[in-house]
Amino acid sequence: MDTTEKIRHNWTRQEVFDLMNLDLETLLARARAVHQEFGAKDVQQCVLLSVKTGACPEDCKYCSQSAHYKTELSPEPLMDVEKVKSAAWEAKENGATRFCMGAAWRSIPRGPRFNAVLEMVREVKKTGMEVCCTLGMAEEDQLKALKEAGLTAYNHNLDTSREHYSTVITSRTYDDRLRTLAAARKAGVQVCCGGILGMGETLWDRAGLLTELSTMNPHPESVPINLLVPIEGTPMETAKSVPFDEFLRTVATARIVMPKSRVRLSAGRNELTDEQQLQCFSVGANSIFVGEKLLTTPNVDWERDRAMITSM
Ligand code: SAM
Ligand code: DTB
Ligand code: SF4
Repeated sequence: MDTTEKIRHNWTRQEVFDLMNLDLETLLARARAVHQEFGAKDVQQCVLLSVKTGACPEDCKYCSQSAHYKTELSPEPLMDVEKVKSAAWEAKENGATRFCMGAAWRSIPRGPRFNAVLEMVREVKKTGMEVCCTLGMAEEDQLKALKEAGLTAYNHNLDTSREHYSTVITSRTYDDRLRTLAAARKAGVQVCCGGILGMGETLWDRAGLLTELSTMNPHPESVPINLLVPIEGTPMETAKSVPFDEFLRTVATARIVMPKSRVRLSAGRNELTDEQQLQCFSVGANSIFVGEKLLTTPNVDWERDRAMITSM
């Protein structure tokens, strides 16, 4: 059997749920075996930059940038290309191999602001890093233009299961999300798609999200797994944190059902100990966000990450 035959796109939700709920050691051993056989062993380091911050018309209940909630964030208009360029070179010097630019838009605007984003992508591309953008809903022609400018991947998360989605966001639908993801594929851009744990979802919802992702053909090249960062002023400010073993089970299951995708420990990594992160790497995580800041919230210090990475 060659590799492609072993990579499945027909996972059922029940199968994914059963995997996620296996006896912990059995699940971890299976994930380790899949990771050994298929997963890239290096830990990819990605840097995030918010190039347009806040005042977002969407009502995502977890987000510091939604205009629907009173959070401490001050909105910032689209950043100058020069500033993006220097942030990208700095990321490169710090050892990052991927640079991701985020904008708090419902969908990509047309006109001068889009042209400025294309220029940012061209500049980041010159550093030799992979270039990722997450700019809200997008049409195929916009994604094609981004690809021509040098875009590697488009990030657009499904966040949770289809049923749970409308309790988190009402200003767009799951199908809107899937349409943008399909447009990215058609435009020849890699897909980066994942979700958030800790938004009051059930284990069945988590299995639902992983089933959506693992039945895509091809699978998303990268799958960010975020732990909710509770933001004061949002409806989720008092959400309960996710027990580590549940997070680990999600990472391990993602590795098993999507053997070759980059599984990225994303928001909330600050809350994990180094040992917990190393455990995640051993069962399949192979990407992280590095740098002081995610989009609007603090991330792990460079120094702490350097020490952890050199200990691996
Ligand atoms: N506005 C664009 C969009 O929603 O597609 C791009 C930026 S948005 C901030 C990118 C992703 O960050 C969201 O889809 C969500 O999964 C994640 N995210 C946002 N706020 C978060 C939080 N407080 N905790 C964890 N993840 C979060
Ligand atoms: C993703 O899944 N997580 C990143 C990236 N894709 C764009 C963003 C995390 C944001 C965390 C909250 C903040 O800093 O505002
Ligand atoms: Fe806007 Fe994205 Fe935040 Fe939703 S997650 S409010 S779309 S910035």
